[in-house]
Amino acid sequence: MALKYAGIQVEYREIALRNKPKSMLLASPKGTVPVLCIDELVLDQSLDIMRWALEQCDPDDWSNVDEVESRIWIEKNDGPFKALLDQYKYLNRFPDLRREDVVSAAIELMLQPMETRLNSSHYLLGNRMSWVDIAIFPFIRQFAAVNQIWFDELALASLQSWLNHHLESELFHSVMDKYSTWSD
Ligand SMILES: N[C@@H](CCC(=O)N[C@@H](CS)C(=O)NCC(=O)O)C(=O)O
Repeated sequence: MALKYAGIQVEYREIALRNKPKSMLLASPKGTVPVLCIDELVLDQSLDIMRWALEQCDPDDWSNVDEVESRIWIEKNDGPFKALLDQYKYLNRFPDLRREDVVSAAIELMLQPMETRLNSSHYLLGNRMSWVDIAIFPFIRQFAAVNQIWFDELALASLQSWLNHHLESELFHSVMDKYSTWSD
């Protein structure tokens, strides 16, 4: 989404995680997606790719936000919330965990604080969209999608409408094309 927003054209290569192309592992041996190759530069962290894209072009000033507040949201999302999201998505891999404990931890850690924030502003860092909304929204989308009916019934109206706003956005739709698997 950041690349698209910044107007950067890329050659997009969908890969199968079970059968990673050699050229991808050559560029980035850690073997995770996404990987962005720009001439000799290889970026293999989503946030680095976002940052690079916004350095090229940032028409709506997505980067112009409080750095400390941004870091707090991102660290909470990428650390403990991502761990809970994985537990919730793949609960059968964690036989010792109870679904209700995982979801209540996720609500307390992330969803309720987001709701509280979004009760007083349209976006996570104020009334303007920022890169932090775009970085976090795919994780909330995944969380909601595990049991959409249950999620939609939670008393988190501001979070739900923030999520729906992003899901309905032209930007999101414009990057959701399906590609066939690339191999080398
Ligand atoms: N911190 C990395 C995480 C990347 C990551 O873990 N991606 C997953 C897919 S969402 C992956 O490629 N896993 C490797 C695998 O499943 O083999 C980033 O944001 O780019």
